[in-house]
Amino acid sequence: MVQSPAVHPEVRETARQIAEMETRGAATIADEAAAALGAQAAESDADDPEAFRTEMRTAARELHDTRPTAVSLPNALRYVLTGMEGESVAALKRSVERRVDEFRADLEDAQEQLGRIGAGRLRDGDVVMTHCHSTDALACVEAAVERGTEVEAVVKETRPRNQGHITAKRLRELGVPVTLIVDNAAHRYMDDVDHLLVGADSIAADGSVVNKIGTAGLAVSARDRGVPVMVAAQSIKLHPKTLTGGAVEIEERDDVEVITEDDRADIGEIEVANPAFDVTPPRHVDAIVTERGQFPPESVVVLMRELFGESVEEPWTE
Ligand code: RI2
Repeated sequence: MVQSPAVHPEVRETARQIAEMETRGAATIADEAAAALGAQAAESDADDPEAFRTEMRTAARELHDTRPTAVSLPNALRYVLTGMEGESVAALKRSVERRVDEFRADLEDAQEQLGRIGAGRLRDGDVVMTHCHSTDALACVEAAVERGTEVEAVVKETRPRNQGHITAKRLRELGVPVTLIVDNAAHRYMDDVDHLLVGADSIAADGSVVNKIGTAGLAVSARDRGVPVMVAAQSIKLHPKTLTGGAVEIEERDDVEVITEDDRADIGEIEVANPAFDVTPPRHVDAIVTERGQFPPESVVVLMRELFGESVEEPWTE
């Protein structure tokens, strides 16, 4: 019988944390997944190069199969695995470790650079409305605050998991005044804000933005009120498969995020739907802010071609 290669406990634990959303947010997921591949490589006891490669692919698959929508995850795995090179296990290990370090450092630099670019869109006295919790979106506010721009925020709580609470906390740490609202109040507050500022889990080649459920309706509301829609997304959020007609899979999460079992039993027989993301069409987006500059959504494809070319490898498949 062929033994499957050992997956390092850190890989298993990281995969569990991503699946259960203890680790969440597209950039953070990518960062942690890369780190887990680093642990797999560093502590591998594979005795020949092919066994090492198989082990790395198996670990990457386990991480890949956790959540389907944020493309930063496969982009991170691809970056690490395509840089795996060498004739001996020791050389392969070194190449993976180097690649992981590079990826994680680039991620941090990209977010800082993106923040500086996004901050340029914010003026003194502006009010931003946020949805969910995005470290890329917050980087823009942080850079603005650092340069002395005074901004305020209207923060949507973002059901079902209330990730707006994390945003509110981070903004308060930055000294930004926060008004927390329930999701249903967003349109009521649209006249009071100067920007809708959101992150992204994936961006398609046509400029469509896949982000936390509720973003698409919010963007329609912002358009109706003439509020510009700004999407903060590092280039690892660009979904290379969409260059060749691939679709972004929308994650459907557990019903218990929406309703407790007791409440459900009390209501009687119902279906519950819990898609985690929706798709905002490019016509409802004003700017996609990346570390490589800001783009009208329709021209983000130019950056995608430059970064990925036309072919997309999936080096974790056997
Ligand atoms: P950063 C989150 O998804 C939100 O949808 C957020 O806008 C996006 O990831 C990007 O987050 P989830 O993991 O990479 O909470 O900007 O489902 O941190």
